[in-house]
Amino acid sequence: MSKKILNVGMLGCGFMGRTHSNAYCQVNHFFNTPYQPVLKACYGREEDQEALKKFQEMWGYESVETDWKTLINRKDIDIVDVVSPNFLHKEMVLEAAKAGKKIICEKPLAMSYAEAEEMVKAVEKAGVPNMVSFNYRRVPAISLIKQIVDEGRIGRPFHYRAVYLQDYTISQKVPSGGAALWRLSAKIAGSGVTGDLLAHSIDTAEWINGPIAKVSAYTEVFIKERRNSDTGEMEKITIDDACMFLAVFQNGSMGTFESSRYARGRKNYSTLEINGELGAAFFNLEEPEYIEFFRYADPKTGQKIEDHLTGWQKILVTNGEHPYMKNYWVPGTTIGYEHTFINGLADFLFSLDGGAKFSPDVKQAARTQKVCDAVIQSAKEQRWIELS
Ligand code: SOE
Repeated sequence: MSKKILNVGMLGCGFMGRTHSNAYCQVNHFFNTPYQPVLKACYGREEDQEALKKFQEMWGYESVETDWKTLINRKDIDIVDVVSPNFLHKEMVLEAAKAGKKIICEKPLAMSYAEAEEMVKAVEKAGVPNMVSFNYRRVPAISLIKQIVDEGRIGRPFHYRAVYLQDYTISQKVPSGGAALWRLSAKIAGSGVTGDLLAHSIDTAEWINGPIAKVSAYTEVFIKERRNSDTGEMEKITIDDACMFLAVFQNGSMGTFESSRYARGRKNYSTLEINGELGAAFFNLEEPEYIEFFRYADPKTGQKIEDHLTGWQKILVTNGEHPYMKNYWVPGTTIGYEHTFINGLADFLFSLDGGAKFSPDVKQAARTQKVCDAVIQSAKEQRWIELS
């Protein structure tokens, strides 16, 4: 198949810049997409020139820009990939939509639902294809849980449980600001674990179990002041360090969500479990190639499977019939974190050429933003917040 050229403009050169660049480089090694991505240009701030140069060399970008508007409006750029800190997402997406570019944006989509709504309007008005990178949907094992639920194997859901834990901010010495720790600064990140981590859990939960109807949350800031490494000054920390919330889904099931960056020992521990009338499924990101599945009854008849072996089964999700896996190696061999971005990009590129509609787009990610806002509001006001 002769491929159409897709010139990439990368707006950022940090962690997510690397995951997305890798996806462009790798995607056609595993998926025969209709597009050939070309790493045309990457952007970094004046003060990040050294990092930008290194980034350019390591990934093979043809050029660099220090003004993101210039990059977006370059005639030779087809797709704008927004991997900057959160406070820039809105302006960058609006500019890219105005310029008629295809758009990929990292999560969380925006700093608030109000911003997200503006972004939805702009991309819809421009009619440009767009994707938001909630990469964990593309872990084959999580996609398999979605398939199991859609096949009716869980039956009526009663409970949905999500946990997302890290521990890298426990020390008071960890500064706010800078390349990775801007996530601790409300002005730059919008919110704390709610936007950074729970946004993933919420996106996956609504994808698997349908819309959340209401939430009741509690958040905590354990360390109230940190030195900002950009300004050298002490700054008040106002983002949520930890968040727990209860949810009721529109389908009547009950949800619990917990997230923290103070969970000593946990690095990127994300689990989900759904318990239904006919079965249950569990996933743990620390063992991403497995799901656990409890089969209680036959989805066709609803009858209990009378079997002395009924119990939790641990399923290795590496077979050709499992989501995405036929594109990789032989059964029993595993893939990793970076492949979730490759899988997402492949789905997006196919969708540009008549393939299945891509999800989540900006509109669907705005919905996740709405839930995040409701969680923060609920914690502030100490009451249940209903979602339309
Ligand atoms: C940092 O907390 C972070 O990199 C998040 O921003 C990502 O979305 C998550 O997948 C891993 O942790």
